[in-house]
Amino acid sequence: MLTLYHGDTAVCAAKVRLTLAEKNIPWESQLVDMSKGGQFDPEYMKLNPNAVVPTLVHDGQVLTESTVINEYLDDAFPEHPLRPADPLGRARVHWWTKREDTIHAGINTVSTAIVFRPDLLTKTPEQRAARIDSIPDPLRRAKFYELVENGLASPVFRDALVVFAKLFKDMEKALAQGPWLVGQDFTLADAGLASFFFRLKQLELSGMWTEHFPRVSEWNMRMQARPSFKVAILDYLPPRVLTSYDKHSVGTWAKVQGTFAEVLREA
Ligand SMILES: N[C@@H](CCC(=O)N[C@@H](CS)C(=O)NCC(=O)O)C(=O)O
Repeated sequence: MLTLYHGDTAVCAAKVRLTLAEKNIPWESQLVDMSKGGQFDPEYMKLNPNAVVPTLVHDGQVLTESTVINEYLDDAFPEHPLRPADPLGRARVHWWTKREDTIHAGINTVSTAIVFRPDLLTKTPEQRAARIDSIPDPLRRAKFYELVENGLASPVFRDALVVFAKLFKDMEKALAQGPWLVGQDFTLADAGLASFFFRLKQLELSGMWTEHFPRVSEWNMRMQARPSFKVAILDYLPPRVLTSYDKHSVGTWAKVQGTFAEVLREA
């Protein structure tokens, strides 16, 4: 039996849902209500002491870390493989999946600065501190405080744009060889990035690729056309989140495009 603890809009959880859908694996859902701090529930934290989603439980064995989970699923359920069989092909896929944590940190940075910050600023300083101080990882806590303080003006925000610029440059180069990142077949390398792109689009940051990287733009359109994209990402979006993202993201690109152009020259 396979149970996934996940959040409806959490990008790391969506990464795993997409892999489950691509591989056609049946699973049971345990939705963690992150809007109510469900990730900090002591019972949940016994499974995932970092208080993050996703967590997979397979026949009583607990797995955390979305990239590790995706690779595990591909090994444990060999039907519909999402990695080539040969060592070189697998290494090529891992070259992409290895950097997903860094990219996710960038996604978390821009989401915090653009959407979570304005919501948190409506709270009292005590409520804000209570939310941020529940995060077990001290580095992540410090980053949260910095972004709530300085928003788009924070150097941490600019650093995230550097991570994205490098990613898009590498993708543009790789996509000259095939429709997918590692050639002709859709792999875990592609699966791991779909929800990150969707979040950037929600934040009105898609200009980063649509204005600079044509092959990346086409890749993203191919990605959005896959049935797994609807099943794993679109079907989980509650209206309240769309509203919150819509409201806070308006005009982001106009504020960010100058810095992004600067960063692109350096990346
Ligand atoms: N490296 C972890 C990161 C997990 C993570 O940060 N998940 C986010 C959602 S995408 C989360 O649960 N955040 C909890 C919070 O912000 O309190 C993974 O890939 O599983």
